[in-house]
Amino acid sequence: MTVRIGVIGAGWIGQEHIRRLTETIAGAQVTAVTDIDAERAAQAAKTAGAQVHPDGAALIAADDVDAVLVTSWGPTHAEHVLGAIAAGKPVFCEKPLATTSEDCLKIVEAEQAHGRRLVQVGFMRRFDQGYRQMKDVIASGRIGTPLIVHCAHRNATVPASYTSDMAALDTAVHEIDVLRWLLDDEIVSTQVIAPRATANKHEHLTDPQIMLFETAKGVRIDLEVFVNCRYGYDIQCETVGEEGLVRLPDPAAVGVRTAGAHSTAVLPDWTGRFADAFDTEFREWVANLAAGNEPTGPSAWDGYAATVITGATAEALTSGRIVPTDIPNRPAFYATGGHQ
Ligand code: NAD
Ligand code: ISE
Repeated sequence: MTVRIGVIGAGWIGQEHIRRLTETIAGAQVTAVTDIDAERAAQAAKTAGAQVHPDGAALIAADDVDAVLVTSWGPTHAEHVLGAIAAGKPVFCEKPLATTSEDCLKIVEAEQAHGRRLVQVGFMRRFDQGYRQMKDVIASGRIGTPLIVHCAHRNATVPASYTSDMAALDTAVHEIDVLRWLLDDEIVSTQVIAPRATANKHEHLTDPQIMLFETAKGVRIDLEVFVNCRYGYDIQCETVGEEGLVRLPDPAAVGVRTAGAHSTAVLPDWTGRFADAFDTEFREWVANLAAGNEPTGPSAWDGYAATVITGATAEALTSGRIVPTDIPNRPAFYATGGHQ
């Protein structure tokens, strides 16, 4: 069965996913596109042979849309996800699930009232081979009980529109999700330290930042977020356990020896670094829907927890304090899937 997908938001990642669903993922077809920029919607729809709809509500209601993909700006996500749940259609939402914890809870409640999981959140790192291998090693017990995690999330540059709170809300959100999953644990407090600032940044920005998280089981996580590191896109993660450690591999790249130096390229951005992860993410999502199953990737509860933790981290940056996250226990409805 072909899963017919309607895409809301045809910007950078919307176009990436339309291309992916059209050219790479078997069993998927993009049948509908909408964007508040009509020209952009028309262009993207043309590449997929899809129809343009005037807005998200019309797209969700369309008969030839079996499932919805939300790739619009964060503050619009809740409206579209709630619209898809009300229509009883599966919905894949790029991160964040919603920009406020209140809106995330509305989604969680609407989905539970529907009685079946419909929502998957676009935390693609859970589909990356390196992170999956790390999770297997940790779960196998080979490195013993995890004690500390050291991480870095570096972007080459960010635009002037990027603000200091986005280091948590937009960037660290990926580590926050993947570490909850990797450790099968919850983040209970967060703190931010600002080291000496780089000169290579926009005036208003606090960059880099060091985030410190504590989990319910007592694991300590340090995360460097450096979004003007200049040299490329670089994601590092190392989990230290009682009996050893496990480290995320760098992406495979040829080593070049010339002119007295040995070098390997560093990728420029997230599109290439996580291309395979995005492919796997959509392959698994589409396969589940085609089989009539619920989605098994990051759930609305995971999206809620991430928004609470990123919000607390942005608050910690402003206040300079350690901020508790106070996330309630996960409802039984979300006991499987997101933490598989
Ligand atoms: P973008 O600005 O390039 O594209 C967003 C598009 O949404 C624009 O074309 C805009 O016109 C459209 N839009 C806004 N409101 C809309 C609405 N109500 N209805 C229809 N269209 C609307 O942004 P982007 O970089 O593509 O990011 C989009 C989302 O994807 C964000 O939530 C972002 O956080 C997320 N994202 C995720 C990753 C990842 O690594 N998983 C990477 C980049 C972006
Ligand atoms: C962007 O929105 C992403 O999600 C990327 O994965 C992340 O590396 C980048 O910092 C964000 O701005």
